[in-house]
Amino acid sequence: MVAGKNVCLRRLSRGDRALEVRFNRFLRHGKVTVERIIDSWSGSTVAAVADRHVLAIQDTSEIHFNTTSQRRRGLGEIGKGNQHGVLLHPLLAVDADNGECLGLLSGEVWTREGRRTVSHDSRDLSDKESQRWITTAVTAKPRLAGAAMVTLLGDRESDIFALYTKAAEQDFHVIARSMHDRKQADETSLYATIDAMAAVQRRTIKLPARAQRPSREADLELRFGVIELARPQNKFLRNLPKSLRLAVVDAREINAAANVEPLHWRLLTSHEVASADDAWQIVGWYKQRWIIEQFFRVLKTQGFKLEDSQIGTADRLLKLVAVAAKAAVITIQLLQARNGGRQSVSKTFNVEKIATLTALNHQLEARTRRLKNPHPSDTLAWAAWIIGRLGGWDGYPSSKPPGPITFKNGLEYFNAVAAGWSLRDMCMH
Ligand SMILES: [Mn+2]
Repeated sequence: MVAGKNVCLRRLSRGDRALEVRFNRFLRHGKVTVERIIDSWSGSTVAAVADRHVLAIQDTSEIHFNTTSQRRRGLGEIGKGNQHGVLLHPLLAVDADNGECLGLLSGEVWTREGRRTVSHDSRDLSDKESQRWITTAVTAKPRLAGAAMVTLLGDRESDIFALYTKAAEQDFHVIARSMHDRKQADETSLYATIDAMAAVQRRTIKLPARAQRPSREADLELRFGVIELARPQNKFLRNLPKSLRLAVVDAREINAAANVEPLHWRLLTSHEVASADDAWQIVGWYKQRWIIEQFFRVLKTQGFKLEDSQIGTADRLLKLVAVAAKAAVITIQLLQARNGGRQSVSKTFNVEKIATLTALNHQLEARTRRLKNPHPSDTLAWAAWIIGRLGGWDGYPSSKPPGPITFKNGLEYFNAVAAGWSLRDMCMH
C-alpha cells in the first residue's frame, strides 16, 4: 500500500471500518492479554534508563466508562462508588536531572470486584490496592538494573511503611509524601517532631498548571531533619523491621492568597539530607511528579477519547487502556522534544519506524520546499517535527507548536503508515 498510492493510507487513518474490526479482533484475541501488553511497555525504556538517576514515579488513576444498571460491561466501581471504570497504576521512568520522560516500566490495569469498604488504615498491605505500589516497584527492578540510581516517587497514597522497607531491600531510594501522622520509635508524633524543627530557608518555586488549577508561584518555608518511624501496629507487618530511619523534608507555603489551598509537603525519604540544598533537591525531585499527572491528562482528556469507546466488555477495555498508556507516553515524549534538545530518536522508535519516518520526512519536505525539518535526524525533535506535521501542524516556526491532540492524530496516521511499510516486501513479491 505504501509503495502504491497513499490514498489507502489516508483511508486507514480515518477510522476506516476494516481497521476498527481488525483492532477489535486484536483486543479479543486470547493471546493478547493485559499482562503481555503491560510487559511490552518497557521495551525501549530499559535501554533509556542506562547510567541515569531515574525517578521511578508511580500513581493511580481512574478511567471512567459509561455504563447503565442493565449494561455494566463487567466494570467495577470507581470514584465514590457512583461510577464504573478501570484503574491504571503505571510506573513511569523520568530522568532526575533533566526531567526527560524515559518511558513506562511496569504497572497494573484492573477493574474492581465487589464493593470497596475497608478503611485505609486497616488496609495497610493486607489489601491488593496498597500492595500494587510494592509489586509494581519490584517488577520494575530488573528493568532498572542499568540505572545509576533509582528513586521511587509517589504521592500520599504511597505513604506505606512496607514500601519504605521493601525499597531499601531493592536498593532503591524512596520519596513519598506523608499521608498521616505516625508514631516514631520513641512514641513521639511525627508531625509534632516536624513542627518543632527550625525553618531554615525560604524560596519561591513555580508550580505548574494542573487540572482546573492555573500555574502559580508559591513561597515555601523549609524544614528538614532525621526521623525514626515505628512499624505500624498491624498483624500483617510483623515480619518487617521494628523501626526505620528516614529523612524528612517539610516544605510549607507561607503568604498564600486567600483563595488557594496552601501547599504543604511532608516528604519522607531515604536519601541523605544533610543541608538545605539537599532538602531543596528532594523538593525539586518531588515536583517532577507532575509529569505523571500530565500523562494521565493526555490519556484521559486530550484526544484519546477512551471514554467514548464502544467496546462492550471489561477484558477488552483493560487491554485498550494498556495500549493507550503506551501511546500516551510517546505523546509526552514528543511534547518534550518538540522544541529541540538532544533526546535520541531511537529511545522511542525502532529501526523500521525510523526508516518510515525518513521516508515521510522526504515526502513532507518535498511538498513545501521552503519548510525543512530543522532538527538532526538522530533526535526525537526530528521525529516530533514529522509527526506534528502528519497530525496537521503547518510546520512554521511562527505557528503555535503542536499539542497533544495534534501528536496523537499524527501518531495514529504514522502507525498506520508504519504498519503498511513493514508489509511492503510482502506486497511487492
Ligand atoms: Mn495518587
